[in-house]
Amino acid sequence: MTYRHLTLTERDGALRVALDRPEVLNALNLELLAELADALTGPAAEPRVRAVLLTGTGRAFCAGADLGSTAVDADIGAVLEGYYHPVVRAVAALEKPVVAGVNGVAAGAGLSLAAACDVRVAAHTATFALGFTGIGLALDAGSSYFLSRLIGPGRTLELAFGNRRVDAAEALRIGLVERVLDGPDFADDVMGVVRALASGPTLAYALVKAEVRAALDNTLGEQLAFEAEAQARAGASDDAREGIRAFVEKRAPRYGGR
Ligand code: LHQ
Repeated sequence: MTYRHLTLTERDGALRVALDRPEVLNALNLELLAELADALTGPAAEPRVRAVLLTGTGRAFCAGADLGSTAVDADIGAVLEGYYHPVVRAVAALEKPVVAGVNGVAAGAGLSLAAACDVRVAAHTATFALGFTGIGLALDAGSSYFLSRLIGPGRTLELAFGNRRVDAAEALRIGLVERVLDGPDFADDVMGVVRALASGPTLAYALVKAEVRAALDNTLGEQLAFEAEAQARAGASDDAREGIRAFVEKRAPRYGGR
């Protein structure tokens, strides 16, 4: 499939997926969302791709739902189920790290998208706003689920009620992003972060991702069992053998991802 509203570039096992509607700050229309679901279940799921970067073209990450093409009388529930949820589920289902490279403003469902990714790396100039209540809407596209877990229920409610803009420093402090990059070339620098992940032990990363997701719902007993099973799989992998061998031989490991 060729994409109209996405640009895909691949390097050293790292796939960069850039939302590409800069004239509307990469606002999400239905066509873009369908393309994004396709990219995340097709190209991003290819075994040769070992880490994924989701970012934006131009000065924004994503300004949320395209308010120009969203009819006020649309069945938003059906739009969410048909177009937004497949994207959120696809990110969760990818058995590899998915990094949101927040290059600029992330608002509304754009912030939901960033929150659904495994890790958020922001430019020091990035800003964040929930947006939803600013236009009389509730949280959607996974934002209430992920933000309650990332920054806690109180902060989620404060940001949703106030709909204020948060800068990168505050986002880092409250746990809305995990890392802020200060350099002048964010696009290059964040791709460097993702390329480093793409050379890591991909199976172990996938198992860690599953463990952390499961930990949010499991009891301690359930989680210990989950970990034991995951570790049995990791321990039997080529990469674990290589990692231990490299440690003993005092050299950098060369991971094949399995
Ligand atoms: C836009 C947008 C946009 C279209 C900027 N759409 N054009 C809702 C409904 C249905 C289904 C599912 O889910 C949802 C959930 C949501 O996502 S609700 C939240 C929707 N998003 C927002 O409320 C954010 C709206 N945008 C803004 O508040 C501002 O644009 C932000 C704070 C993002 C950026 O402000 P500025 O940096 O000052 O840029 P700007 O406002 O001048 O925008 C630049 C252009 O982008 C402008 O077009 P123009 O032709 O005047 O240059 C905007 O109209 C356009 N744009 N966001 N969501």
